[in-house]
Amino acid sequence: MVSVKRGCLIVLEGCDRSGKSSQSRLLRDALGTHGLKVKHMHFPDRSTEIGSTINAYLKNSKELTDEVIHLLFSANRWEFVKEMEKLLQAGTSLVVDRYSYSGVAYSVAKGLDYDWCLAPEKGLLKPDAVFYLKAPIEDLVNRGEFGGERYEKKEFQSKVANVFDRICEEQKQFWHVIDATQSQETVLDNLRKKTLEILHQMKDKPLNLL
Ligand code: Z5A
Ligand code: MG
Repeated sequence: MVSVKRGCLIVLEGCDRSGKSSQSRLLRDALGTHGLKVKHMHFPDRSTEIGSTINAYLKNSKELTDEVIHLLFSANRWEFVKEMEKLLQAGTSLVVDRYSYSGVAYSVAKGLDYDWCLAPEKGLLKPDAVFYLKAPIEDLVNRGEFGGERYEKKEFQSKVANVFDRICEEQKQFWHVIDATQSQETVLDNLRKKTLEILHQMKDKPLNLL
């Protein structure tokens, strides 16, 4: 049993098919076995009105300008900030599948300005750790279901990966690169061990904002 005061905000980022959704759920379950309170979240959260507009855009049934969809992705995170803060302060850790960095990476890959993309994220909760699941794009395109949604094109994903690499370099104090070419068991083992260390380090520290 690990003793915690506040919960930790743990984010998984990476290109499409890098394993974020699988691993974030496995990590939630693994932390649960240590007696920790954990909730899984995923952005975009398609359950809200803003989320359903984002869903229509991703499924190519709605056209929006690059700036508008960028701001909607950010607004979708702002919809959950109070709930997230309440849970964290009450001792529940959050394992979040994609966050602000996906927002920046996909929009910058389309050609929008890096600082402009970062601006609406300011004031959201700062993650205690970002796990960057990294693998060559060639490996990822061979995984299941690649190609269904708007951004699932190899050339575009390479640009996204370049932006993730830049953010990782700039934010290396709390970004951790995870080799996503390893087996799912090995990736989970890395994530679980690192998360337990982070929970221990951060439990007495206040929450920060981006
Ligand atoms: N987007 C944005 O533009 N701005 C934003 O602010 C946000 C998002 C938050 C939808 O996101 C799109 O929204 C996304 C970014 C953009 N762009 N696209 N396309 P999403 O999170 O809803 O995307 P998704 O389609 O649900 O998930 P994903 O990211 O593409 O995949 P994943 O979650 O990283 O991977 P997975 O579903 O866990 O695994 C994929 C497959 O690989 C599956 O068959 C697994 O069994 C397999 N897999 C997983 N791990 C392994 C290992 N280690 N070895 C071998 N095979 C594996
Ligand atoms: Mg996913």
